[in-house]
Amino acid sequence: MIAQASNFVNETDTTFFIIVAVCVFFLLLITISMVVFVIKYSRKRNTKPVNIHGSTALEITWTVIPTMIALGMFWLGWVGYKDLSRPPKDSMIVDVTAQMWRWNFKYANGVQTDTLYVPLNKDVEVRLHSLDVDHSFYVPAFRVKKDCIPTRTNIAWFRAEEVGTYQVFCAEYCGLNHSYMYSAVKVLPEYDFNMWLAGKAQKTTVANTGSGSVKTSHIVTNSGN
Ligand SMILES: [Cu+2]
Repeated sequence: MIAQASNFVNETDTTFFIIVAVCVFFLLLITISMVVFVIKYSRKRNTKPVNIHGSTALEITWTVIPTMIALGMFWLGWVGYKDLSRPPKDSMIVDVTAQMWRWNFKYANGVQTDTLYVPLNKDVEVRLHSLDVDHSFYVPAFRVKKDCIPTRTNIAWFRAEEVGTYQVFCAEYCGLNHSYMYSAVKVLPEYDFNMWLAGKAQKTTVANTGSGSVKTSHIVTNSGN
């Protein structure tokens, strides 16, 4: 069983099981009917063929019922898609950039990682980008999947509800090393997450200051004039 670690699990799994149940029902109905008809109307039992005439009632029934079922499935999918595409206003934003064949996660304070860290029970909005070809951001444990398309920003969101480490996959074939294009999402309690982010930010600042000495002297010269 796949882990169940976000707010989308119940909704998505319910939709999935309803669709599977409908498919299994019709698979059995069609298969059993076929076997019964093959036996009942075999040539041995019916040596003389008989013409049959159409039935309007039957035709309406087998048009209307499948149409209603297909629209019902579409409705469930549409509602789920809309929920996934509309993050709550105060969500924490992470920019996700896909490229052949790795992931980059960038936080509002400039911190960048190749593993996604998120706080527990907080709404997280992921803004999905691609630098080259089509990819797809997929976290099975969250039931979240959305494409990363070049020149476009797609949006998805989730609220992680279980501490742990879960897999991030690329779910859109994107070339030779597509199968190696995976990462992880680590869900931490909010305090731990804040500590991690602050620590990372500090390291980033130190690193930038170290390599940015030329830039600094330039600014000093300008301000002196
Ligand atoms: Cu990919």
